[in-house]
Amino acid sequence: ERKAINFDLLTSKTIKSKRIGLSKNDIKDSFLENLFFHIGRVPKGATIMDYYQALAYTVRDRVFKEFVTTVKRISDEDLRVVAYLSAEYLPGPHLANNLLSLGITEQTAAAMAELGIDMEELILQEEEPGLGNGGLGRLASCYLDSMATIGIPSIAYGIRYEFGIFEQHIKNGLQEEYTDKWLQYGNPWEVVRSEIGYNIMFGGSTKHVTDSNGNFTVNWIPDSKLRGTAYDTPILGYKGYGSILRLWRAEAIDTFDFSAYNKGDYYKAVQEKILSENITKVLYPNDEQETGKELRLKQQYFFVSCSLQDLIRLHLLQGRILDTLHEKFAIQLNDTHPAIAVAELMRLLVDDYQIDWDKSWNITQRCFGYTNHTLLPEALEKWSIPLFRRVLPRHLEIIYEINHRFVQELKYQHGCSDEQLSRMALIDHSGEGSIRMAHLATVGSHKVNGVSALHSELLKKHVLYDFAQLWPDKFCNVTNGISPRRFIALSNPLLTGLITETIGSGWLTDLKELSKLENMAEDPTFQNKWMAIKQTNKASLSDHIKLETGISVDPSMMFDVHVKRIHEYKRQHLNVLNILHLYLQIKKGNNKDMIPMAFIFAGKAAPGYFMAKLIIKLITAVGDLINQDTEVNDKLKVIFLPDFSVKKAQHIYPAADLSEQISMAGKEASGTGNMKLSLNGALTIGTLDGANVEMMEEIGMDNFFLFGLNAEEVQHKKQGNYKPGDHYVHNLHLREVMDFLISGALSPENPKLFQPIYEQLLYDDPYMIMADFESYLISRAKVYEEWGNQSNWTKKSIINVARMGKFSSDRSIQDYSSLIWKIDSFQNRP
Ligand code: AZC
Repeated sequence: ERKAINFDLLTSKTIKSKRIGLSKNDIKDSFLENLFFHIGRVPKGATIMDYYQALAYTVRDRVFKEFVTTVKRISDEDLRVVAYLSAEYLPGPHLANNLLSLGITEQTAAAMAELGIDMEELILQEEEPGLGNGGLGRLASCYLDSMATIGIPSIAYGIRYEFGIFEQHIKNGLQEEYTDKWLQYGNPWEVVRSEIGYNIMFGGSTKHVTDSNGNFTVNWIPDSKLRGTAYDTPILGYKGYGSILRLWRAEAIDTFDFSAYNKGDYYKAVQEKILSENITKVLYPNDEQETGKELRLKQQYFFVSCSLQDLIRLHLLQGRILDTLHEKFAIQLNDTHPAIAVAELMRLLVDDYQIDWDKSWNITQRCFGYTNHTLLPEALEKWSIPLFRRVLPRHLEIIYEINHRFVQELKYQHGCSDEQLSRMALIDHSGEGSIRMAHLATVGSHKVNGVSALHSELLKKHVLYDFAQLWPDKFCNVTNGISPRRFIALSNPLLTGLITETIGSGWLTDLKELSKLENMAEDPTFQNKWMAIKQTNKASLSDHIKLETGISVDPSMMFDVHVKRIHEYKRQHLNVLNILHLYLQIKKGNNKDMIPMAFIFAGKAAPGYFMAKLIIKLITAVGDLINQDTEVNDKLKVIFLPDFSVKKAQHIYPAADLSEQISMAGKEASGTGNMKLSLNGALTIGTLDGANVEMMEEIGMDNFFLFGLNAEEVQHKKQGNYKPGDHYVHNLHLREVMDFLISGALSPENPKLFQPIYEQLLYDDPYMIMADFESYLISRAKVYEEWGNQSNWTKKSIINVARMGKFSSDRSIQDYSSLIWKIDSFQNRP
């Protein structure tokens, strides 16, 4: 008789008890209690990890209270809910963020101090969940933070990878990958919901049957089944509401195959368990060919099916019928990784709940929205039909049916040509045939969005051109944003202090308020404080660099920062060519007015991406050459910080002077590192790509170092007869640098090491590095000139921050809510 438990009783008695009180003493008592009852230790024998865990439980109890309150409100008021489906999340460490959200950082530090414990040290113990590759996963986490802060009722679904993104070590300048063991000391932030689990089927065949009443049904007879179990992490918004990250873990339905066990085949019995659990073992690094990766397809289907079954359960639990699923839930597909959801929801509605096709299709389309994150042709997901048939035979039939109806509609209602039909179909018939997941997502959703103004335009112009012609109203843009809590308040406490002391704390939930800083941009006292903070942050990063790499960096150098995934389109090697140019100039004695600069790189390369890994080697080789050369190293330093993560990023952004956002125009869908660096006061050197375009519009041309071809010019050049070698011939600096690249000076033990880069640039140059080199140098010359006047530089830095208000993820979430989800936040409700 669960109804007998009165929630208010719970909140007034237990929940307001000391156990979740927010005062210093309550926190201290809870901490000791948790240390004893949860960890089984008394302070005397406890390790620092025990302390961390006890504090995590102490904070988690308090997070739960807020979370439970939000859930109750959603249920009482029967609110519409966003279900965010993403194969990746990068939440970063939880502890400090939850302290901030609860507003108890100070009293907790004081409570710990009274026990002789340094809270900062405990915060450092946390292993972050590396459940994503980069931008896309981090964006999902910023959005979760914002949904919880603003109060958009939400649930985020994903995969509980046992091993997240690999750990990157650098040995002899090369990347080496090690498994990430984020769960090795347990995870105090999650609770397993063993009772919430769903059966997931794979393989086998289908049987079409018509019963005696003439009813037609399809039975899927799978050849394997497993179970997905929910692991919940409560997410707390800043002084706001709760949300939840529900991650699925694959398990065997029965721990043992009993028939095999009874026959005495113990190992075969265990095998099934192992095979089932493999599904959620490891996150796939992106930038690699997916074709043939059966496990990856299984992962996608696994988490999507668990999530949809969960939504249906929640919906029916409230006494509703499935015809209204789309009224209760807005389901957002974060890229095509969860796009199989379109076919799976159809299967659930048509096969399991016997709703007719047309009605099911209507519900499906009204449920889904699809966000595209890339224009790179090689990153657009396609699944080969033979593989797909093997894993998901019923879904293949459903996709054929969706495709058939779609093609009929195109032909007979819209009079499309055969050429258009074959371009738009869900099936690509070339080779062994494949399924175009972006088309499935587009057809199955009522809204499709890109992640920056430029990207959304290019999406309509190229990748999804025909669809945009057909359904112009389906397409929209939501420019990405970032969480100011994580990327200023947590990352840069000194700057946070100064801003809050100057304009109050409203900016943390209304980032546009930063514009009030603009009045201070020329105030010498304010500028001095601003500069002093940057200096302190640089000194701190410099200590960290010394610790990690052994290299000393003078914090008075300009910190030129290029941190993101390593990819040719992001053009870390363009940056390197410039560094080599500077090096050669110094060697020639042309270094009189040269500004001392530290070039700081970080980022992971996909394990199977040869060129990206060679670029890492190039960066470290240039570092080895320069950092040891006393003729050069007071002017130049080149650092590669290994194992980039959210935690590391939070340390690096506040220390940057210059932010490198130099992708070839038309390739970076948005970028979010660009926003994080700018919000921490770095000036940007960048191309007109992704969100750089909008940042420049906001910040102003004068406060942004623009260079390079724009997307249209790139396109034009590509269609023309682009000869990268011409730039080699005509630009002396470029020639010197390229010649140096293969001179062997960078790799005496293997003089031809960098030949693949050299040849690609000279003869192919798909990312137009040669074409943009000169313009990059010219723009950099302006950087040096501006740096020469520190007061002016600081003024620009302040203006940068003041004009970044648009790029809060709170704004992005408001846009999603009004344009796509049609969901009101708690804030807007009475
Ligand atoms: C990235 C885009 O490359 C980046 O430009 C964008 O800012 C980010 O998504 C968020 O929208 N894409 C990915 O990270 N893609 C994958 C598969 O990781």
